[in-house]
Amino acid sequence: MADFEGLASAIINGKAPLAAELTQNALAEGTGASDILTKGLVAGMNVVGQKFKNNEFYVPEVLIAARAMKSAMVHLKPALAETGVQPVAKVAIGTVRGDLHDIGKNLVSMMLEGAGFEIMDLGVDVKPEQFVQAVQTGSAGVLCLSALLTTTMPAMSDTIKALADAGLRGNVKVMIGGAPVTQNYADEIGADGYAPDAASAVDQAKALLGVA
Ligand code: B1M
Repeated sequence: MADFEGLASAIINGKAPLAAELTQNALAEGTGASDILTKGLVAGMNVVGQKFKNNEFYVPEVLIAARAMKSAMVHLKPALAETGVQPVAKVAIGTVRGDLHDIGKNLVSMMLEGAGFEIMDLGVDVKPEQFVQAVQTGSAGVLCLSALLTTTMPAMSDTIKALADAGLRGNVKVMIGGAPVTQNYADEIGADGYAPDAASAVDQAKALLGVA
């Protein structure tokens, strides 16, 4: 019987080598990759998200937990690919044009990955046309736009306009966030969703897609 609790706890406590070892052991025992993902890794990341929301965990703890998650995923990914487990959805995430801040964006990305989303990280200073391309050729179902500067927030609006101009606005959910961004701004520019922090971003993305 795989040690799901131990695995979740290794993620919560950021023990990367232990998370990798327990994942390898579970695979060697014949435990299904999907169970390892949902009952071990995602369960652990859910606790991390909750603790982050409640201010029991801060950025460093989340980054360390995400690193543990990544070290386990190295072993799990090939097994997941073999079993054909489908990701929740494909998310393209980036910091918008003109903006180089990526710490918050990376946290959001890690939390989404931890929750079972497939991530296309477009990086920083991402132009509207690059987001459009992620939908057109990358088949992203959700776009996540991050901005940390008041001066780069308009690039979020430009991205939504570019999607509409390309006839793709109906094909994708757009979520925005970052320190200066608000729900009012999201409403104003016609974004589908807004999240104030990385843990809420997971809830919001699931809500936008209508998944539990
Ligand atoms: Co800059 N910077 N910075 N900076 N920087 C701020 C943002 C600033 C508030 C500092 C200040 O003046 N007090 C200010 C912006 C003012 C404004 O516009 N209102 C500022 C400025 C002015 C600048 C420069 C213009 C400075 C200059 O060169 N004169 C310059 C701009 C460069 C550019 O982007 N073109 C600049 C540069 C830099 C560094 C490169 C030095 C560095 C970035 C390094 C990096 O990211 N790799 C940097 C940093 C580190 C900061 C501060 C100190 C920290 C930002 C951060 O990482 N926070 C910041 C001041 C501050 O916030 N105290 C500041 C931690 C991170 C976890 O939080 O990113 O908010 P945050 O992400 C949160 C949420 O917002 C949310 O979830 C995250 C986790 O909970 N979230 C989302 C984020 N994206 C989301 C997307 C979602 C949902 C939620 O859905 C899609």
